[in-house]
Amino acid sequence: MRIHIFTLFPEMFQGPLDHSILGRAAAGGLLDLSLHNIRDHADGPHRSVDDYPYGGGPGMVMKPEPLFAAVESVLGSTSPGFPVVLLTPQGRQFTQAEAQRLATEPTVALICGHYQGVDERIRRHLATEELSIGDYVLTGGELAAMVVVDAVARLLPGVLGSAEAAAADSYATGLLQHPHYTRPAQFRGWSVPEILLSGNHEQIARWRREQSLRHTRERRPDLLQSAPLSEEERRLLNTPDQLTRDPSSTD
Ligand code: 6GU
Repeated sequence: MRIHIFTLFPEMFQGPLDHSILGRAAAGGLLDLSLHNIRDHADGPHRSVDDYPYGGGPGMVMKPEPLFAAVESVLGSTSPGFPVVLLTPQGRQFTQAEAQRLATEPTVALICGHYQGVDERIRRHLATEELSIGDYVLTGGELAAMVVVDAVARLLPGVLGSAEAAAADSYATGLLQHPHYTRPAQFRGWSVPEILLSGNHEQIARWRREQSLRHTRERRPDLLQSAPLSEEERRLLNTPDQLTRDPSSTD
């Protein structure tokens, strides 16, 4: 998969995307990230990329010409036929479902907004969609773009090793994860739940599923609406004391 990133701060991307799983994805040719500096396409003695808002008011607005020139120099001037995503707090919420959709595309372009905002003509005539990573305001779209790249890249076939991929399967349940424990069985008087030491895989699987259900009901009840649950599980959720507690939990 190819991801083009248009940004005023390409150097911001160097550290985070070079390491760990993403670094391996890039090295293995599964993910091809191209960074494009918008300022390289700005004219004038100052190569300015922003200007005062028409109508007045605080803050600066990203100018259309450098960004159109940057995107068109890479993608051509016709409609590219793949997502050109503007990262902005005004966008639709980026979710796992959005990550899955983008991961099916051979090419995606990400535009990092900055300053007070971007000229409306960028939003309307250059971007094909707008995404936000959550209800808070960042200083620019760069960190949001990195979040999108990470979430999309780990879904590409071959990016995760088999152990990671197997673990990821259980993340796709629409529920929060069950608790994890490793050695030692006793740590500062806090013990690992007995059942995990029992070797009874059927009971362990049931316990984990119940813990997922319980955690999700307590912390993210909104997820239960769309989670694929059995009749039995819906019944368990509605009779709270049916779900066993993790004895080590302080929830
Ligand atoms: Cl995509 N950009 C900015 N500047 N702030 C954000 C965001 C994006 N998503 C959440 N907050």
